[in-house]
Amino acid sequence: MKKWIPIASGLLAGFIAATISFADFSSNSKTETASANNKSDAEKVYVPFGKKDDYYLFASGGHSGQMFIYGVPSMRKIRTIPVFSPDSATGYGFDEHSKKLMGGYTWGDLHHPALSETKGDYDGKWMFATDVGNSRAAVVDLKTFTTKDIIKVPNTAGPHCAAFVTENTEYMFLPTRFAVPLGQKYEKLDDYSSKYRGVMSAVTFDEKNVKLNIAYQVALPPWSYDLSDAGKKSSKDWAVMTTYNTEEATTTMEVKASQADRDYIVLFNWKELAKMVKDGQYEEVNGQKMIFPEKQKGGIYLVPVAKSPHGVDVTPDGKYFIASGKLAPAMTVFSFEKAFKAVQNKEFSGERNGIPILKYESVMEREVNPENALGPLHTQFDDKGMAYTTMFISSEIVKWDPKTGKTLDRVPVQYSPGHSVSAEGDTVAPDGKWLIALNKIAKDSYLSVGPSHPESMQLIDISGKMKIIQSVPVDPEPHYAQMIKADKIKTIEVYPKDPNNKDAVYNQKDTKIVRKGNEVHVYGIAMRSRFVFEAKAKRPDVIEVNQGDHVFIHLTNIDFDEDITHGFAINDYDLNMEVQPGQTNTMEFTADKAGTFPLYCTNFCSALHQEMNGYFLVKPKQ
Ligand code: RUQ
Ligand code: CUA
Repeated sequence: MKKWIPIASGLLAGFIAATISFADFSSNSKTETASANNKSDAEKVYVPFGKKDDYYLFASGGHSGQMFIYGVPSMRKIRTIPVFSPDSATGYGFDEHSKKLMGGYTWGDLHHPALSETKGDYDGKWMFATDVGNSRAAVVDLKTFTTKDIIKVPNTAGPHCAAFVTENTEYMFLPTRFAVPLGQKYEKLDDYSSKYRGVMSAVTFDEKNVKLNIAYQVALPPWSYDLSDAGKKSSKDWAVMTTYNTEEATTTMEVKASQADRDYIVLFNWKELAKMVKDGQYEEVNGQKMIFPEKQKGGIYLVPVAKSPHGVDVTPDGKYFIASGKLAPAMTVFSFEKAFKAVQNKEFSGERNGIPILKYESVMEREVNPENALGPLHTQFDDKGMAYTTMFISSEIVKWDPKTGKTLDRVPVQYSPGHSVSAEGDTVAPDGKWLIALNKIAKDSYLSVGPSHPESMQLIDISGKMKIIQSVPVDPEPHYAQMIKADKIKTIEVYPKDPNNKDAVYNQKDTKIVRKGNEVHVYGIAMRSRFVFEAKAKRPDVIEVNQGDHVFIHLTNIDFDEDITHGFAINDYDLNMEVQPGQTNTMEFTADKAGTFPLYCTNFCSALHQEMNGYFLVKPKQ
């Protein structure tokens, strides 16, 4: 067997120290960027007024809990979609529907956006994402760019690996970053190896009812699971994910979780797992169907890999998966075909927790080690199947050929790229053209805003020799992004009338305020430039309730006109929501504060927007 990592640990510490100072490579890289900014490059990213960008970029907002939408190649930011955190700009997390979605949480850590796929190609319909901070998964509707469903994923802590979808969005697999006892109940850390688990969840999406569901879970060993990818074409029934801390360290992870020479890639066949569940081969745990690989055998294998791997990416042709060793200088190319043969011939070198370990030599295709490149993290692909790997430590993108291992090109980026994203990069048919480096550090790149600097995205033209042609600051944190052809996304212009929505009112004369005991339901409308809550009342734009009343304000925007959005805020009640054209939204709250509170439209909608207000009167109890 080959030697695993040819770096002495002292040297390794040196590389890591270098990432902290950044001094060594920043000077070099700067001259490179400066010279790249000439007129013809500027023309490539210039999208004149009236013209639109060719691609949408969906970028992770990390611990902002949001998703950011950019146009490529202009790199103009178009929108923020709040997903896991409330957002006062859109009233997300304040209205009844989105408040329920939040589940009481006030922040999220959104890592990897994943577009829905049909036949391995982005279909432009849905966007999925997971929350590492509070263990949730979400789906965003790309007809409206709004979050439609969020589920809490039990038995796991931090579904970081995800989201990634199978070829026809059959499943989204959510492995956990942190191992915890099942049900997250209290267990001593001394019992870590026996009582803790790294649970992976198989999530399905019910498109008709717009609901995420957990089909089953797998109680994997108590390791950390890092990145994943689904197979394609001949490997479409399979998926891979990297692990670290197979040492099962429970403290000082940064030292102890990097001791063993190797970790593993988990290789599993999801069709087989689904069949096991169908055949009743699972145990019920906290309401979930749980497969225990030491008892319910089959479908899951381990592939040894250089220690502490991070990214794993399947090539567009579905033949290989490429693992990157964040502490090593090498990428390892593994062959699915070889893996399937090894499974068939039982070429095992042992097992862990009942899961067979495939022989490294039986699955490995080649180790790729570009000269002086350090800290490979994630790989993307172009239209010719060439690979682009981010080098976190040596701050560059390396282009190489997975079929030969040959380095073809490299470009320094500013600095420390985590992921990069290429146009249609995770599909069976990437576009080439553009690659964006998602950099963790932008030091010196933009006007200073104090000790903490923004992160950055750098647009790289990959149609010929790689060249950086644009650099934009970005809010935290550019973890991952996906880039889809703009014409694949079909948004609606206004919300259509919904005759089945009992909360909706489309005519001024149908507006009313209904009282049932201490419950008050307002069925109102918003239009340019007034609110009407009860047309027949002396003052139709006033809501009057008693202190302690439970209030529901159902508001419909009857301006069926593109981009005429109204807001609805109650001054000093900490409430604001949005109604987009044709949309009905509900705000629910208890009027616990007596007094006089102006209500007003928060979204500038007409010349008389300032006049679009009224009063919310709360009569004191006695
Ligand atoms: S991870 S920087 Cu959250 Cu995608 Cu590799
Ligand atoms: Cu409605 Cu401003």
